[in-house]
Amino acid sequence: MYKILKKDGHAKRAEFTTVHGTVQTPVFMNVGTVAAIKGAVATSDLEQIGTQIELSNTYHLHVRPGDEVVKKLGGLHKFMSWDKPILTDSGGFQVFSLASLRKIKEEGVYFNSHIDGRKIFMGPEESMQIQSNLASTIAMAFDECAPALADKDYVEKSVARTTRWLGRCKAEMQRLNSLPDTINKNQLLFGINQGAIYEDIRIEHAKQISELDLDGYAIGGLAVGETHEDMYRIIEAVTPYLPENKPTYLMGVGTPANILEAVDRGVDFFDCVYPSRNGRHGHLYTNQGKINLFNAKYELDDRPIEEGCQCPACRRYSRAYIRHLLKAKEMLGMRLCVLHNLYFYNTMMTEIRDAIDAGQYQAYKKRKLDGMMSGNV
Ligand code: PRF
Ligand code: ZN
Repeated sequence: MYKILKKDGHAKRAEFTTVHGTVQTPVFMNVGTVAAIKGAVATSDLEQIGTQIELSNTYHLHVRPGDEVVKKLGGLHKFMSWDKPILTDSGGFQVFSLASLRKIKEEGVYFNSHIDGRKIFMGPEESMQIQSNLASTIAMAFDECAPALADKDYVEKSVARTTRWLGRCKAEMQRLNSLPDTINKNQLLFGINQGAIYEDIRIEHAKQISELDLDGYAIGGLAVGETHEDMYRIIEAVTPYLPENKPTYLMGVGTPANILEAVDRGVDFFDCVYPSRNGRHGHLYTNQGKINLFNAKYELDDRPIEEGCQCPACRRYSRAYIRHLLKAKEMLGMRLCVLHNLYFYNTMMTEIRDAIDAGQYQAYKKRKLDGMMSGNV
C-alpha cells in the first residue's frame, strides 16, 4: 500500500507498505546483484547504514546458484538473512547488457549465459517464475531496454512488444501468487515504461501500462547514454501519465545530483551501482564533493573521510589509514569505502525526506548541490 504523506512541488514524501515492512520514500535501494552487496558488506552492516530495501537480479541468481536452489532454501530473504523488502529486477536489462548472442523474439529472449556460455531462454513467464521462486517483495516486469541510440522505428516496435510482455507478466504473476507452494503469495509487480528519448512513445506507453493497475511503475531505458537534460525531460514528460497513487521508480539512477533532480520531478525509488562501485575504487562521496583516496595528498591525512559522518568507517578510521588499506589491497579498505558511500546515499535520502516533510525541498536541494560542487574537500 502506497500512501502520500506530503507533497512539496512535485516532490513526494510517501510510505510503501509490504509484507516485509514499510519503506519510507524517496528511497535508495542498495544493490546486491547476486544477493550480496559487493565489497564484503553483510546484511548486518546494512542495518547499521540505514538500508531500507535491497535489490537483487533475476538473471544472475537464475544462472548461479539457480532460483530452484534459492526456493528450496526458503527464498531470498531466508537465503541471505535479510527480512526487509527486496526488489528483484526482471533480467531483461541484464540479459541485454551482459549476455552474448542474444535473439529477441515475440516469446522472449534467447541468449548465452555470461558465466558458462550455456543457452538460456527467458520470456515474461520465465522471469515471473524465477522471481516467484526467489520470493522477492517486488518483482519487476520483463522488458526490453532499447539502446540509447536506437532509431524511432525500432523503439516503437520494441515498446509495443514490451507492452505485450507486460500483459503476460501480470497474468503469470497472478497465477503464481495463487499456487499453494509459492513462498510469497503477495509478491508485487511493477511495470516499466520504455520509449528511449521519444516523448510521444513514452507518454503513449505510460497511458497503456497505467491501465493495468500494477503495484508500482518504473521508468526504464534512461541513464543508458543520453544526456542528463534528455533524462530530466523524459521524466517530466512521463510522470504526469503514471498513476499518482502508485510509487515511481527510476531504474539505475544515478549520481546524487540525478537523484535530487528526479525527486523534484516526483520519483520515489532509485537504485544504482555507483556508491558501491566507486567505493571499491576508493572514490568517496562527501558533502563537499568526491574524493579519491589513492591521491597522494591523503597519505598523512588523519581526518575521517567526512567530518561528522556517523558511518562505521568515519566513526573510527582516518583517510590515511583507509588509503593504506586500499593500497595494500586489504579487503577492509574496500569494505569501509563502500559502507561510507552507501551511508552517504542512504543519509541523503533521509535528508530529502526531512526536507519534503518540512516543505523546504528547493532550499535543501540547492544547498546540497552547491556543497557537492564546491570541491572544498
Ligand atoms: N529495465 C530493467 N532494468 C533496468 C533498466 C531498464 O530499462 C535500467 C535502465 N537504466 C536499469 N535497470 N528491467
Ligand atoms: Zn563516513
